Amino acid sequence: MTSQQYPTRLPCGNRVLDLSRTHVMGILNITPDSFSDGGRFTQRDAALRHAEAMVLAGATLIDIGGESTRPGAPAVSVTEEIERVAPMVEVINSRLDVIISVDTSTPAVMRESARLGAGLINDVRGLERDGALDAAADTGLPVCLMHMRGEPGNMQDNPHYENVTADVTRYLEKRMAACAAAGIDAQRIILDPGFGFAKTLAHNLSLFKHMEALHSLGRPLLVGVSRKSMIGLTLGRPVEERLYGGLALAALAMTKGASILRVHDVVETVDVVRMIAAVQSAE
Ligand code: 8Y4
Repeated sequence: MTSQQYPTRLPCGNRVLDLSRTHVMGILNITPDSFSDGGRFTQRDAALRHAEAMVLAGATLIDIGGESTRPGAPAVSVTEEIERVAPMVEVINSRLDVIISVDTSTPAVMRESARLGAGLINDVRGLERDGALDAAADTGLPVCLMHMRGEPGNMQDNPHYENVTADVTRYLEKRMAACAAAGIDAQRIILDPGFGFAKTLAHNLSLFKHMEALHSLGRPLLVGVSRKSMIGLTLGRPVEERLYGGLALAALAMTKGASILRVHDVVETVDVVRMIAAVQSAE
């Protein structure tokens, strides 16, 4: 375990994240309407049940996203993104005891989600979009800054790093400085190496191995590797067979000091976290 330089209490809107332990963030999938049969209310109901199941399984955060980051995914308008995300934030906030993380790079979505009870802004673009720093600052919420290069559509075109861990660390340090200049205190920031974003398999494995280096920035880490291609490419597994590889990485990330594990498989990951925590807290 790495010694912690930050306070153990991170206020997230109307809730508090206890940074003295490892948390599981459940990924809530919101299906685009074009692929649905039952309409928006049916979809929202299914999403609420999914969120509820993840909370019962031990997720303390739920990540809600309305814009796919998959390469080639269609662009979503600001209005459409708000219509997908806002009702889910509102209903989950009113029914479940969980911190709602909003996976967005869109200033208007940040503002509206915060108003409806979100507790964390999760931006894979590190608040680089126009107006994002100011919007995030105004919400008063914590922000997860993730490393990426380019856009999801082109990020995998020949990514190159001098030293991936050093380059990611330097990027996150710069974004923390941009946040500070915009009035977002370091105490509000969570950092994320951005596995799978503008990185080859070799980059992802090396960055994972040397993840502890990011602790030099003095902020808690969030790690998202669930079902990602670094598991698929290493093991030769399609997306539906990546659970065990993902659990191995979850266990490793936790022992490397990650505070939040962003996963699809909450039941299984919570067992991993509880088992490791039991050993770590033994005499
Ligand atoms: C199968 C399933 C294969 C999902 C790939 C994927 C992160 C994130 C994403 C992350 C933070 C994804 C929104 C990509 N990844 N946010 N978001 N950190 N903070 N791909 O690593 O899950 S989406």
